[in-house]
Amino acid sequence: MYGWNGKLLRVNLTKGKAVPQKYDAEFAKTYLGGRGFAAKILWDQLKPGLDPLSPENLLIFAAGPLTAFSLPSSGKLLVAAKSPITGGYGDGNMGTQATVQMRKAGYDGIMISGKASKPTILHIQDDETELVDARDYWGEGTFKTEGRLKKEYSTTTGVVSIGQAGENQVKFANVISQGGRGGGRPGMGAVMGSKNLKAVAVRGTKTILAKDPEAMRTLGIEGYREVLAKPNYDFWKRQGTMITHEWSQENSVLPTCNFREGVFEKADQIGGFAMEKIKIDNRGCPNCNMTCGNIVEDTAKLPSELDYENVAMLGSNIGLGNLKEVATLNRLADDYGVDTISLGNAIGFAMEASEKGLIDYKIEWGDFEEAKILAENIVFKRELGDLLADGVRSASEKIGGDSAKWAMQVKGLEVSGYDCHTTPGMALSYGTCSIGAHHKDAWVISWEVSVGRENYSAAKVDKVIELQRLRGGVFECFTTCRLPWVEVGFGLDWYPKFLEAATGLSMSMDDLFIIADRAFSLIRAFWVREYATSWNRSMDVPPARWFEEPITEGPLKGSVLDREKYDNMLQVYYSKRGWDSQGIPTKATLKRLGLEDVSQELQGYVNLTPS
Ligand code: PTT
Ligand code: SF4
Repeated sequence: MYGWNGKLLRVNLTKGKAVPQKYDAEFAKTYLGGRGFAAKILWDQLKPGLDPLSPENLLIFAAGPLTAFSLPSSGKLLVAAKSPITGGYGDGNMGTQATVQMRKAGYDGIMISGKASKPTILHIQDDETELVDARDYWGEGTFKTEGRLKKEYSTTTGVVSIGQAGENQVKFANVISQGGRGGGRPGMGAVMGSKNLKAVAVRGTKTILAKDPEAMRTLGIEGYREVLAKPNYDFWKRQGTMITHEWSQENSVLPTCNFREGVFEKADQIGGFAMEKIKIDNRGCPNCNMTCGNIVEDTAKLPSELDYENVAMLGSNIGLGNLKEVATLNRLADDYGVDTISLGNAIGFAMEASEKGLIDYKIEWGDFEEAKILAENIVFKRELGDLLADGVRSASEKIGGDSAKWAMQVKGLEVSGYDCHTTPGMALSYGTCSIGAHHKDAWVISWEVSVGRENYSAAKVDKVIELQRLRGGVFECFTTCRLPWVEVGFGLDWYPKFLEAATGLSMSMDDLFIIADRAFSLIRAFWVREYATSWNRSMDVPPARWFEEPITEGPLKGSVLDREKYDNMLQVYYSKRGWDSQGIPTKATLKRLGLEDVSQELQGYVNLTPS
């Protein structure tokens, strides 16, 4: 095979064994890589109903056929497992040297099962694999862990690690690399911690074979050149994802005080231009020439890497209008290895619960010192932090009152940084995202605002599906960064060319969309198999707050979502996807996608509609 190495590393931590496992060209063509590989492996190999934090869960790191080649933004790694916070499929995507090194070591992915008897580091050097005693690392943050491992092995070794949040199995702990790249929002860090796996350190020296190396070289040079020539490149380099902040405020979608409002009075103090004034450096993922990590100094004069989501969720969503303070919370989250989006939700939820007298704990909107203490208490599962460490769905079940309405989550995963009181299309995107409420599959909101946000049209459903195919499908299976396309307009037509030069396979965008749909329906089948008879369409509905409590500030004050219209839109979505009235793929759809075996198994859990 070209492009793909055709090999995964299977590690069993209980047995202390690591064995390479080959896969064939058919598997590669059918699932492509990254999310496609992870969905198929988790579907095939996980016993339904297992505890995500048990040794039986599988933690998967997966790359795609373009990863690590000298092509724009090809240094990303997918991390997946059954999620402890949602009970369904979970994954995330982060930039890291580890993905480049893993591919050069000859592997396209690593599948980790079992549980080590003591804290362990998985060290891979080309064909050599060892499990190293990590007792001395346990209890350390991700920054120190990675620094020590690079010193121990080499500066070129790629490292992904967990911090104290993953060790303590906080259900929204994620995996961190390079001091500020975080992946696996739905608790992939907790799964790693449950396996006593502190870090993976990998280095490879092999050449990844391309079908047409000369074409790869030329395409790479031309691709990087095109990115550089894009008109908005310079602004992107200045602000990265922070360019979204002013836009969100102007359009009343900036999450504010636990998604109660869409505008924040101190927005200009934490926006992209405020960030530029204190920015000291740029960092980024491997193989990227549009590096977007904004490094600022926080209140402790330590570097912190800011993205839009971090600032929206740890800033306006908790009523905090001081960027250096936001940066401190963000730096702590990276070092502890906990997802900033869910953390911002958990703190905002606690502030609202405190205000409403539902908890015996005082924490006010915008109180930085208390927010810092609470963040640490969540990581170490102390006091109120213990309740919040399982996510806001679980916390609301425990504190009761009307808190379920403003526990901002879908399927158990906290909502990322866009308020949806005024944007039904984005609400549908959150409702139907494959991992719970995240914008990664379909960031439809900017298009929606430009074409008219008030309607619930079929055109919006089409757009959500188109974006899910591209972002949640093509990019997550290639496992390359989508931002060159999303943010500077790098053409989609490059990707089939890259694929052909790498693998020799000629695939059109339509062919790639079929792979994307296959992965999407397979992930849906995974959810349905887990939830079985308790699965129903309410799983695809965003939180009640957006339907029932109008925003009270800004030009769109008074707006709420319409529940009946949302429900109709969801039905149109299901029909277009070939799913039944409860959002379950029909037999005909599974057959069309080549998933007859999935159809047969799923029938043991729910009744499937023929067509
Ligand atoms: C992603 C989610 C996001 S989405 C952000 S900021 W964003 C948060 N980042 C976190 C962080 O930082 N530290 C932390 N402790 N927790 C964090 N949680 C949040 O995680 C990220 C970029 C960004 S910045 C985005 S949108 C794009 N995401 C991509 C994606 O999902 N797929 C893809 N093919 N390309 C992407 N490119 C962009 O990557 P999750 P990163 Mg991230 C510090 O992981 O779980 O998917 O959630 O990976 O290397 O940090 O790059 O405004
Ligand atoms: Fe990483 Fe940003 Fe480059 Fe994407 S654009 S690869 S997130 S540095």
